[in-house]
Amino acid sequence: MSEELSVVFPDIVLEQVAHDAVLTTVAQKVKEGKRITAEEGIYLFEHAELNFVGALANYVNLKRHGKKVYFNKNFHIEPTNVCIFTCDFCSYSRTYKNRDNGWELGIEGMLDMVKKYDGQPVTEVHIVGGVHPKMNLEFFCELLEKIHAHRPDLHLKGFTAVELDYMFRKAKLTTREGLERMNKAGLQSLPGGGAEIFAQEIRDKICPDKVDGDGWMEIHETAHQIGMPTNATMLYGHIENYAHRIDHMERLRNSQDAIGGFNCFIPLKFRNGDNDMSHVPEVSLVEDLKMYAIARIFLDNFANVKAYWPMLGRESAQLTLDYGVNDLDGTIDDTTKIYSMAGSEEQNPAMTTEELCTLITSVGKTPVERDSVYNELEVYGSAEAAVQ
Ligand code: V47
Ligand code: SF4
Repeated sequence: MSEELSVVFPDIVLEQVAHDAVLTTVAQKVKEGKRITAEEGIYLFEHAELNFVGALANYVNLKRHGKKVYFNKNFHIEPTNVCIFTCDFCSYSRTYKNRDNGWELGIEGMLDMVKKYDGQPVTEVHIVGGVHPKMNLEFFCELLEKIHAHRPDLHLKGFTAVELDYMFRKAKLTTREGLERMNKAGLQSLPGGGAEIFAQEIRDKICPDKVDGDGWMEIHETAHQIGMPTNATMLYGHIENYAHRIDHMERLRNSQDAIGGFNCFIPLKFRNGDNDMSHVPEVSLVEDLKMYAIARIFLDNFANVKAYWPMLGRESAQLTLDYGVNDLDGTIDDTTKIYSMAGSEEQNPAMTTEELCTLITSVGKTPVERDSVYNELEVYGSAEAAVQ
């Protein structure tokens, strides 16, 4: 688990921005461990250079985590890509009426996928997919119960708020009742998907029909209240503006203050391959790195910022480690289709532990295997996570 380390602030950044009162205030606040405002966050996106936000984010990250970079050993199950919703950015889903290239796995088939990992040191299965009208709460509770009975040590993380909202409404349960039912069946935490961008004016354009920002938050906050941790994502780099990004992160920051329970924040870069937003260009790597850095600076009450490497690509993910990121998700097996179908470089997103560790140590960081709730399991490579 992370603790604050003593790290020297790079005072040179103060000299670099001496001409700019807002950037100077931001740098001072970061130096003193104080929170920046929403206006300052927007200003950073609009006016700060990458090396400035990078230096600040790196300082915040080093203070929290030293040189440690977390990863876990997990695999994904995607029960179906059939979905009743039609989010414009989604390259992965097939409608219920037009199910060509769609897949629908049964409980025994998914259990066989879990059994393939028997004897292997994976600690987590991440279950996420489309919203299929016939895969209901009871179907998934049976799946969870069977996986749990087969392998009780496996952490079961699954289902976006979008999937849960649909399942619970169909089962005529409140959010709390539904989550308690799934928790009892073995579900231990929720991934961060479905958040997209909370601002309704943007959701109206890119994903009008699924659960809205308040509904997403209600599901996550209820999970936190009953002791289930969750992640938070943000889909960035499409038609949103900087104020929308900061608004999204501010809602998360407020919730984390009020209730707590978010394990990590995961910015997800919009990929434009083969979807209804293919005409929207993807943002540059510089923009990606600024996004990670500003997230690290702004979300002062989030312990972890994660780069999901199958989506960013290995080399870009490696670069994020100098821009505030302290978590690279997992060694993930090759069943993750959501990004390969959206045009990610990672057509086969699997990395062995050795490959992932090399990626981390080659930028001077220390790989640390974590479990799903960020307990440290094993330190790889250099034994000490010392700070320079
Ligand atoms: O909600 C869909 C995103 C999310 C595209 O919590 C796209 O550990 C970019 O949330 N370009 C689902 N992104 C995946 C997700 C996730 C992934 C890894 C780890 C965790 C975690 C959560 O994928 C969706 C949506 O925001 N997405 N299409 C696209 N074209
Ligand atoms: Fe369905 Fe999720 Fe794709 Fe939207 S992003 S169409 S909810 S699978």
